[in-house]
Amino acid sequence: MQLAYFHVAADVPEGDSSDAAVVIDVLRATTTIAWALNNGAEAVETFADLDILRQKAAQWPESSRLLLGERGGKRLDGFDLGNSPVAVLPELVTGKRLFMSTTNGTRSLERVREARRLYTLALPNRRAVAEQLLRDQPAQLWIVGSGWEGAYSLEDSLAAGALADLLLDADPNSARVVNDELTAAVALWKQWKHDPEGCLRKASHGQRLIGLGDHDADFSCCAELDQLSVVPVQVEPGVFCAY
Ligand code: 3SL
Repeated sequence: MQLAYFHVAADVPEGDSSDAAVVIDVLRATTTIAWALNNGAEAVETFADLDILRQKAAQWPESSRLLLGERGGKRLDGFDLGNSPVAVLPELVTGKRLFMSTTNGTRSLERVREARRLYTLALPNRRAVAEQLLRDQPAQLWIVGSGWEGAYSLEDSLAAGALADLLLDADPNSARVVNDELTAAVALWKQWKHDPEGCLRKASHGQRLIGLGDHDADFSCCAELDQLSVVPVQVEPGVFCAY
């Protein structure tokens, strides 16, 4: 398994696709997706474009849909929920389809939706996704961060390093890092693995969330490692279900 990390979707090679891709948006889209599916959502359908989201959601029965999303960290007007992983409670999401759009995470997902297998990863389901990849054994794996409006993000690199570290440990004969971005991400993980929440809070997007108000529950939820067994997998373009 050849492992490459791209800090943001725009770094992914044009006109190419990979055997498997994993998209990461630790703060907070892929953490929210993992928790929503863990808590019983039927699926999370992701959109970069809000008009398309509204059109698609309107075709779904009102009683079994929720609109979820943010721009700049704030809940969108007219949406049921923002993008907090602690808000997707079982009593709200069970059996529902979540129509989701976020500033960066859903754009990254759109960029690699052609991958033969596409998963989302956050720190809480890192081991579950790694174990799935070890069963799949893709020849090539793209790990794709979401960043912030095209720029590098510390927290996505932390999780990319956490995933690679586990894959390299579990499968030393086959797993191989093929770009410097991932070597750096593994070093970042080794530096912060005893305090992932500290890393999330230090990150520029962590600072942005702190500036918007109290996000303590989000930070501890997003930093919790290997707590969930859910593996979000793309079942049709943009639609993620629990595997
Ligand atoms: O950028 C994104 O996709 C979001 O996850 C950002 S936020 O944490 O909800 O502000």
